[in-house]
Amino acid sequence: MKQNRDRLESGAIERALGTSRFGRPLHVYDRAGSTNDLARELADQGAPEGSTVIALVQTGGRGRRGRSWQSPAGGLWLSVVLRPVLEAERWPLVGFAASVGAAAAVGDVTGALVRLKWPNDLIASGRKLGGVLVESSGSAAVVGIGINANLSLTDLPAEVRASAVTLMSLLGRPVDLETLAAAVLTQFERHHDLLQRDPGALLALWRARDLTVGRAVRISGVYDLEGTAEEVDGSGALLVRTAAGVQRVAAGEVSLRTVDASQS
Ligand code: BT5
Repeated sequence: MKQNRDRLESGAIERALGTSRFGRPLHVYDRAGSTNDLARELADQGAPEGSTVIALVQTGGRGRRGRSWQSPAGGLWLSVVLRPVLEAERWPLVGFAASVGAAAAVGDVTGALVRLKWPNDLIASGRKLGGVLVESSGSAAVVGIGINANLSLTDLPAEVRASAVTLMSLLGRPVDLETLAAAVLTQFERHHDLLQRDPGALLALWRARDLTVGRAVRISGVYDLEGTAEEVDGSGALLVRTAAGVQRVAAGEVSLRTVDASQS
């Protein structure tokens, strides 16, 4: 099985796409700073919804709130331009559509069960397999998806390795990265379209994979609080029961650590 560590062939991805918009057009780079930055440039130039950037390696991959995202060769690092028609309060749900779609795609291609930690962590075997970064640029949103596919754990720095997992470490074999890329775009489009038609149905699919509700959590960032995660509401915010009552925490602004488990 080819691991696509040296090259990604756009034609192979395009042939496997089951989409009408996502991955069209598709821009493939050997190396990028952050695919979110390249997608944002495309969005600012008026690129249509679905325009996608994929890079073999990111030298400046980003997580949320200025954190860095390790992106060596062998992972799937891609960003999609969206032009949401949802009211701004519900934009975080676009990230939910991406994480449910990515989880479903990994299941389709490998059979592995991927669960989700609020707001958008992809978790397999209790460790972080990937993540989603939603950024806005004017009326466009850029959604970045990262999945540790054909990486060895030793490809990641020690401080990240302790809480990370890769598909290769999980399965003991590489996956076809072009097939995985096409599957992620296909499932992201499907779940994005479901969100437009029926946000409640998309939330139900997210909740079916959720690991957060019912757990003791510690939130840091804009808010600092500790309590029990009680519910995710209709705009993707987390309701946390604390000693001072129920607090509503918006996605995107905070870090969440589950206190009763190792994942952060
Ligand atoms: C995320 O942030 O989980 C969002 C990651 C989004 C990455 C994609 S790749 C394509 C696109 N282009 C980009 O520049 N970004 C997107 P957050 O929840 O903030 O998690 C970041 C934290 O995860 C870091 O502080 C590390 O602790 C850990 N981490 C970093 N790299 C990792 C990796 N490869 N695997 C697992 N954990 C990692």
